[in-house]
Amino acid sequence: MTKIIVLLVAAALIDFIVWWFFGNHYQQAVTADVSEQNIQHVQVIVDGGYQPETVVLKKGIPAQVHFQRQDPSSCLEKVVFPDLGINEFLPEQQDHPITIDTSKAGEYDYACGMNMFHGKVIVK
Ligand SMILES: [Cu+2]
Repeated sequence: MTKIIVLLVAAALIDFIVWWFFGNHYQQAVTADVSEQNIQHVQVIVDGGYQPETVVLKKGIPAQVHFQRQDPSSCLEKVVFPDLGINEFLPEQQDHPITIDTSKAGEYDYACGMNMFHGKVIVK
């Protein structure tokens, strides 16, 4: 009997650890707004991760993702889009727009400078 309890507790613990490290804590995707000037804007709050984690952009319309870093840690001071050749410093407590090339549809992952926190831009 004790063995079963230990096993169940261990399984629950493993589930929790997997969720903690690999789960998507912020799952909802946000679609960018298109302004009158025909530019897409979307805001991403940088605070212990990226909120929202996933933003959706329309293909072919110029787009800016506005990163707002509220987190003072050096971990999140840089944002890197490896596929787009973007590696930028995010000033703290400021709006920092990053222009995203929307000419091609695709999914572009981004991460902090140490590749610990992840987000995604979907162009479709
Ligand atoms: Cu980091």
